Amino acid sequence: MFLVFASAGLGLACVGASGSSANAQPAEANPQRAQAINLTRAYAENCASCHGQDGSGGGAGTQTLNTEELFDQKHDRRFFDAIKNGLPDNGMPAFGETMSDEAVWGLVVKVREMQARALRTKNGSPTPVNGVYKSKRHDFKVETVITEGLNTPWGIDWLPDGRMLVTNRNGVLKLYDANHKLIGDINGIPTSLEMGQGGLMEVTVHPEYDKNGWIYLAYTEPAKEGRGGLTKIVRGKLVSRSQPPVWSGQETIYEGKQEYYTGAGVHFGSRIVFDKDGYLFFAIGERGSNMGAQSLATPFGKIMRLNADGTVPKDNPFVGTADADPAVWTYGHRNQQGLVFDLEGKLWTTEHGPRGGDELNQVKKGSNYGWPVVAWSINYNDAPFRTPWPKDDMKVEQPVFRWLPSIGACGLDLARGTAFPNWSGDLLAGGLAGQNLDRIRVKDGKLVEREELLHNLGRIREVAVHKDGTIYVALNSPNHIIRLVPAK
Ligand code: HEC
Ligand SMILES: [Ca+2]
Repeated sequence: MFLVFASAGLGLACVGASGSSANAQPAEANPQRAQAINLTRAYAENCASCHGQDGSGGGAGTQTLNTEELFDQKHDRRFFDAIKNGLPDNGMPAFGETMSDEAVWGLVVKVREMQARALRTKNGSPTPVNGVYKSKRHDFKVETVITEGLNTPWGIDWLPDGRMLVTNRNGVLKLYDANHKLIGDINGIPTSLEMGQGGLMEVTVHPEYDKNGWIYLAYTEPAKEGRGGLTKIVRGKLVSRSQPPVWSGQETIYEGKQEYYTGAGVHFGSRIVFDKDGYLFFAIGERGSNMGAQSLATPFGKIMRLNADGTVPKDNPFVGTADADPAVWTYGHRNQQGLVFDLEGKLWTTEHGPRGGDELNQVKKGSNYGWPVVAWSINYNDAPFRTPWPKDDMKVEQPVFRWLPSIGACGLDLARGTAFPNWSGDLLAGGLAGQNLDRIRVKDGKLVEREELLHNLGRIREVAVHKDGTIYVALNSPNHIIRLVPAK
């Protein structure tokens, strides 16, 4: 099993919570004290004498922390308690008197970063031998299918006849034939705003396309006045008298109030999936609003549920709640850029933390996922941020898996189809900064297996499983689409 290492971070400043509602109070009583600490310095001054600069131990006979056994999320709480309360039997002092809980958690994140670095050096990355990648349950090859003409490819889906649609963040929707030959760019799609991480994002073909011809898009729509934009969901059809076909008959499925169109260039979410009953689920990130994710009124940091025509289902969880957007299904997310149903009909999402603490969450009706009140992350500037555990009676749904360090989670699909039968039902999660493709198996709500299939081929923005089971991956830098096929 290969382990994930991402040192680059996401290159964004996290500004911390700035809300004003009653539950906006961060868990730490004195956040200034927490913010002032630089965790690299705190580790060097308090820990390195025993644990070494890189966690490999040595001082006063201290063992290395950089083992596969200790690099496991099941030890998160144990590590936190050890740093806070000390290990008197081992001679490790307690730091809870002098450090906030946020700083103690921040040191767990620092330890995780050191472990990941050391284990990457030791284990390397998945590497093909004679073109074949060996992995636990399948051997596979990587084929490059598209190298030309892409510009930050973001979403991939297929029409039932095998033609492939690919969104490019700069606003271009490309159509390819079943052999990946370009048919052309689709004319007539809405104008999107490429701003920071936003632009033309997701394309999803309706599961009953043969009957209704609908294709759904998520994109950043420019504000009517002034600057900024917001994720909007539309559907339309391909009129195919011309080649390439033209987008027509467009209908709006979801658009937020203009007051929520913002100039922040971050956290657009934007994935779209359907469940087996035909409901439409989509994600909108928190757009740098932080506490906006905790407000049911805003579209920020939400997973929404609508009927396929954009009307609100009566049994949505907040339909009767004053001031709530009735489309809201779950809240307290940060930037959900992966969304998929599994074989049992459970909905999964991957989302970005700032530094440390990207999450794999099971999406449960009406639940709060915590952002920004609880988080598994530290700030980009090496300062503590939060702890993962709520201090008051706030009810938070916790991730089944968290990536520490962060991978910049983006793109999520489910292994299915005939190509890789031993992976059937496993989640396939991509990472931008982590440049990784992970295979994740969950049973009864618990992580049971995780394996890194790819690392270091490029930033992974989209993972899309073809109906034959081959796994398509959209890379950014280089702008390529590759696919995993079985090794014969
Ligand atoms: C005086 C030496 C000493 C100092 C200072 C020290 N530790 Fe430790 N630490 C130990 C020893 C000893 C162990 C037990 C493992 C071993 O026997 O090598 C340990 C264990 C740990 C563990 C693993 C706990 C577990 O449950 O397995 C973590 C995490 C840890 N230390 C983090 C830190 C951090 C972070 C700091 C600084 C804030 C720190 N330590 C400071 C000596 C020290
Ligand atoms: Ca969370």
